[in-house]
Amino acid sequence: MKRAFSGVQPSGVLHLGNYLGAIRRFTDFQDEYDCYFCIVDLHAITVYQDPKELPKQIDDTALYYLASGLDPEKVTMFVQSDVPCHAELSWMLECVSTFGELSRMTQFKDKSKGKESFSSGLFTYPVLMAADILLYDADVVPVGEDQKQHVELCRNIAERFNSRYGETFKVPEAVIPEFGARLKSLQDPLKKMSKSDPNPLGYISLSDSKDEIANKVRRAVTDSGREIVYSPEDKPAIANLITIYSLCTGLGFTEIEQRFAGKGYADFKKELADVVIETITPIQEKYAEYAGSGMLSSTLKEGAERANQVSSQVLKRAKQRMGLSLLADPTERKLL
Ligand code: ATP
Ligand code: LTN
Repeated sequence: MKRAFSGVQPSGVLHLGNYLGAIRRFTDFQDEYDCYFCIVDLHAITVYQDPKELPKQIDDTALYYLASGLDPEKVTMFVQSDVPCHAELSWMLECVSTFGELSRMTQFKDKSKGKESFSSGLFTYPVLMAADILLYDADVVPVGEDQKQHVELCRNIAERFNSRYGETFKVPEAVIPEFGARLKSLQDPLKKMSKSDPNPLGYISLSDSKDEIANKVRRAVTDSGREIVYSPEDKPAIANLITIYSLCTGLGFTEIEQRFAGKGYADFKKELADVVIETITPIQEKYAEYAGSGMLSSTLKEGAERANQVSSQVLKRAKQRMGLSLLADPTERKLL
């Protein structure tokens, strides 16, 4: 069976972009791939996280994985910091990646822009991501558009390591959806929908109430004119809303245009709010069921055990190739 790996940061509420662009698609892989879906808490701490809140955010992200339909019988779901091989391989890969290539990462440039000080973890973030992926010999990495450059870097690091030290890592491929890979902010269609947006009107959170969703959709910015047509160049705001409508209903862009021909933005937004609510409500219901079921900790423990078994073999291989000491054999480690 081919392998799939992906991760989501537990850095706050999940939004509709995370769900439609990534998590919902994870379920498409679970029947045909051996899947590893990680909650990447070590990535989250590249910016300050309140230690009182972080454990809740980790559980929350895992519960949304389950609520979105990931089946722990089929996929390995685990928390990154429970599997020490990630941090270890990350250091080894830092020694084969270059300052120049990390400086070119657009996420780093965006997140450090205008800041007087930021952590060095923010800079080496993509190397840890490469370690995540390479430790599982992953064939595919389902992600949104914003992560394409990071997966490309991971491929380059793997190829460089393989040519320097001998065949060690499988070179993975990003799988990015044709539409919905980069949902835009509801307040600024030129920016991606992001949980770090200081204005909550810019994103729809998976935990928003029906009223909040309706309000955010009603207040979403639109373009000049009044026709509902999909034209990302001329009408980026409406194109974004049509994309959301399409992802929530499965209808194509032309069908949506025909459905709203002769109608205005207000009618469209009203229906859009309804379809978003219909998409999110069942996830919220399942989230509540899983939260009450008490199954989360055993799911994450079993996940960490399996992830540990697989990743420790690969780490051992990489340490051997590099000539590092193997007195502390990573495959002999036990979880608490
Ligand atoms: P931030 O927005 O704060 O930078 P993030 O939401 O991008 O954080 P993650 O939670 O790690 O960071 O992202 C999880 C997944 O969601 C990734 O696969 C990412 O590509 C995808 N994703 C994030 N934002 C969007 C978006 N606006 N549209 C589609 N997919 C997205
Ligand atoms: N950087 C990713 C999260 C992430 C990830 C990964 C995604 C960390 N490690 C490995 C895919 C594969 C993001 O979405 N912000």
